[in-house]
Amino acid sequence: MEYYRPIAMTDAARPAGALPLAGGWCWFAQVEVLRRDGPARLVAVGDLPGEVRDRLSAPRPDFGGLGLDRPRIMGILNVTPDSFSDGGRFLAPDAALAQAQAMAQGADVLDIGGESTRPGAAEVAMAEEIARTAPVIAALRAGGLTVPVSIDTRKAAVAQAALAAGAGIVNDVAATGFDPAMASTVAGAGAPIILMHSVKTPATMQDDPRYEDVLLDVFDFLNARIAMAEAAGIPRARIMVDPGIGFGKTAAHNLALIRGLSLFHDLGVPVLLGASRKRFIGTIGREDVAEARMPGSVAVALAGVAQGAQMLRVHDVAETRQALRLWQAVNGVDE
Ligand code: HH2
Repeated sequence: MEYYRPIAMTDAARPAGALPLAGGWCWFAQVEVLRRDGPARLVAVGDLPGEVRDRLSAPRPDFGGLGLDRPRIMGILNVTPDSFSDGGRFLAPDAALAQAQAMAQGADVLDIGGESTRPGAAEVAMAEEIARTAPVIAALRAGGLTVPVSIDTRKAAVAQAALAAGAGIVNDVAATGFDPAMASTVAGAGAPIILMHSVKTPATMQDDPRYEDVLLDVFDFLNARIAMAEAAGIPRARIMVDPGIGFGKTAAHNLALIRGLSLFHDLGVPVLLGASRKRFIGTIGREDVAEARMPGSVAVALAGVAQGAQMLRVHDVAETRQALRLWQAVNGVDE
């Protein structure tokens, strides 16, 4: 099997045969063709099979009502006592509401979660997770906030309650593999879903994670999960993928996934990058305090945008938006 990684560019000097990357702000004239059993090679777009060219360059359909021809920011709102960086701050409904309103100024989507999935986290009972999330979403809607909301959950009943309360997107860090009812629930609701790569459960995922080739292994996993989701009735046009930074990965694994991120466009669906404040940012950036990792998080987010990632999941919405505006201006990309 061959894997096609478009070499994403934004330079104003664009060769005649270059193609838009996923209909977005990057272009590519070359593709790195990767395989497990041999060396990688660079191929000009003109020498690619037509279906590969189409898959890599076609505009992605709107996702949850959002056009993906420009980078989108997903603001994180954890309604939990124990999330690794904002745990306990927004557990009270009033605090959650105020934070949602503040983030809605700069975010294209709000991602609301009621269960921490940080390394070592314990599972939250379904009723508790619903009680944390659905009322906050309902209150946002009652308060007139129209920003799209995603529900960050592995559980079908939590997703269903959130959708009923006004959420429009399901964000599943287990890529429908945790709850057997998840895929059919999402299909039945006609909702879009984010499928993220992870291994095992949060309790055990950081115990010596190993891959044959992390980039290709994560690609194969997501490819298989897309196929399973489609078989369950979720059309490809309603699927986004995410390599799951920090979920069963060492710092070296995270870096390999970020460097090779544009490979995931070969799945033909939009790509989300969620690196905000994660441990490897602290390790490499030498910052022990998660809340102080905004600069490193912004640097990684921009690295993702430079490879055409359509959505960035971040805690520091206003700071990321400012950085993104400057990146767009410098690279001549429309806001
Ligand atoms: N990361 C976290 C949770 N959900 N969803 C997606 N799609 N991608 C991610 O990278 C991702 C995610 C973990 O971060 P956070 O929500 O800040 O922490 P916690 O799990 O401790 O609540």
